[in-house]
Amino acid sequence: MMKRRRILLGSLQISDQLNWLPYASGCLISYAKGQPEINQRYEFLDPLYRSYSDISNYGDELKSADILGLTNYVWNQKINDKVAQLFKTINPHGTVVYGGPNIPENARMKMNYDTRRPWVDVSIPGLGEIAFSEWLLNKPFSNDKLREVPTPYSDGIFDNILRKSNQGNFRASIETNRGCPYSCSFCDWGQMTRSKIVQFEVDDVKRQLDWLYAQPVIEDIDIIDANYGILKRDVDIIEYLIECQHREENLINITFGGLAKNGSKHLPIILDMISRNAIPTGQIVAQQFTKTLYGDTRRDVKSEIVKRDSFASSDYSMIKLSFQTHTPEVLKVAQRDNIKNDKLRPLIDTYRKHNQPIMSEMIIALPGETASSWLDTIHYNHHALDIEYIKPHILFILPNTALDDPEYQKQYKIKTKKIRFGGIGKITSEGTPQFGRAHREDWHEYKIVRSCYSYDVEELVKMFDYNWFYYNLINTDLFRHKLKSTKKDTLKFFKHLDKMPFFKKIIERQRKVIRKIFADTAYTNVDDEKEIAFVNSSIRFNDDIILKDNKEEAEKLLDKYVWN
Ligand code: B12
Ligand code: SF4
Repeated sequence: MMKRRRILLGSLQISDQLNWLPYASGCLISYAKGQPEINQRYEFLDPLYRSYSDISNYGDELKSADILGLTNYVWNQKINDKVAQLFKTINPHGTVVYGGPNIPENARMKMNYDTRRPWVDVSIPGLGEIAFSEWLLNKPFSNDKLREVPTPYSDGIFDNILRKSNQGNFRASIETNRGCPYSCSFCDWGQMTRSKIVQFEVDDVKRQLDWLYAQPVIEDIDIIDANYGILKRDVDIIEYLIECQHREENLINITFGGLAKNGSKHLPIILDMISRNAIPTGQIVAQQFTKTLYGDTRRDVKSEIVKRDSFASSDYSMIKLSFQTHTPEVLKVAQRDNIKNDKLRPLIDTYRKHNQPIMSEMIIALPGETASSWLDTIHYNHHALDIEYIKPHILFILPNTALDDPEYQKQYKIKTKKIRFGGIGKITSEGTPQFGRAHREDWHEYKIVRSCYSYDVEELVKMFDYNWFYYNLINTDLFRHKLKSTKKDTLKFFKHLDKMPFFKKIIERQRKVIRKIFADTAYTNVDDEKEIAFVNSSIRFNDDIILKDNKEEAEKLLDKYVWN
């Protein structure tokens, strides 16, 4: 019998703190294994999923492979490049194949990407199941759309990983459909090949849930659909998920990648079911609460939750709504004006009925935004939509998006640059409802917008100033009870900043890093540990800790100048 070539795929996760099962690799393997010819010619090794700071840790696994295939995301591009180069050193005759959303689909950009990576034998953009199998069989690859759901879980692709690992806390992604009908300028999801929704067979989805709920080490299931709740059958899937939860007596945290953006009559029903069945729906952010609330382990949390009548009343649970901004012009420029944020109002009301906290995901400094419009957005979010927590992200320019298109950039006078992260950033804020995760950022390089038609660096400084006020005083709950008007209070605070040296010092630290990151240069190396943490921890320093430790002083000043 012909010796089978050994394939090692890898989807390396963000940090070594989380154990995301390598779902994308699993999808490729699951599809390929359905082809008898591939099984005759190839053997799949257990896919890689961890990202180690010490690349040599991959050595043993790389040694046994003939073909290395990696999933490239913006966060693991650098580490993938290192791993692939190590593979070529260990095995000069081995083949390296790249896939994933970070591979440009535009021919010129792809050529540029490939030229900079001579160690890559082939890079395949777009959806991978069919294309990768075609490549293995030396057929021209087509990027055809998959109709059946990949079934890596029920096919046993990850069984060995779970068996061998002595760590729990696995997170598992699951898709019930793929694609997004919208086409926001900053997102790769609705662009290019992923723009139409493909629904997967409900029975296949159910088989994945059966497997997942039978695993005691799965702590989170991420339903990564872009618009969960858009279809009626989404209600049935949650119904089945609840059935699994009861059958297996396994309470797993459920995270939604995205809920139906324009609202949906099914969403309140889904939320109701989730609440009545006490399913935890915490985002990573909310999980930090548990440390203080329930102790250190998820097991503690689970047993604590099981005791409750309704999980919705717990602080642990926080559902995410992705708004990005409320500024009409910005929504238009972002090609998002067909999404009406207000349509989520009934959903917000349902959350309120269940006393469920809501987090809104926002992007700070989308083209078209100004400091003043950003303040209006935060104000609207808090006062009109009644949302208590904002998670702001920096805008990254991703391949395969309109934002990365030179024509689009020309139209909105967008100037770009790259920032690189070195070292390890760590930020902890126990006791306050914020992030507390450690990051390994030594390999990251992101393209960002440094200016556009609506802002320059000084306007950005102001935008981040306003953001600071809400994030540190209100998001943290430190002074929420005092807030009268987000807009008026923020403006008053900055009007009197010079009279408050305690705050001035903190704000100046942030201003310095904003001026550095968005400086008018092609490249900035963000090498200071605190600055790295700043970018990755929802653009904040550990100012909440400083404020908490000096609450009396802070309160006196705020009472005098803001809440007088
Ligand atoms: C789960 C998820 C996360 C998780 C992390 C998951 C992990 N493993 O660590 C979390 C929530 C932490 C996360 C964070 C972020 N994420 Co995210 N995330 C996703 C999400 C929702 C699902 C990824 C997934 O598994 N998809 C399903 C698989 C099957 O699809 P896929 O990965 O694209 O794989 C297919 C093809 O690419 C290809 N393929 C994949 N691998 C290979 C390999 C080979 C050899 C071949 C041939 C083909 C191939 O075939 C696969 C099947 O068709 C996607 C959106 C989406 N639905 O894809 C965004 C997405 C991956 N995230 C994205 C981004 C930008 C981020 C953030 C940077 C956002 C931010 N501003 O903070 C952060 C990173 C933070 C950091 N510190 O660096 C972008 C990435 C774009 C890019 N160029 O990399 C995506 C695509 C969303 C978007 N808006 O465009 N994310
Ligand atoms: S941001 Fe959300 S709604 Fe817009 S294209 Fe991406 S997934 Fe779809």
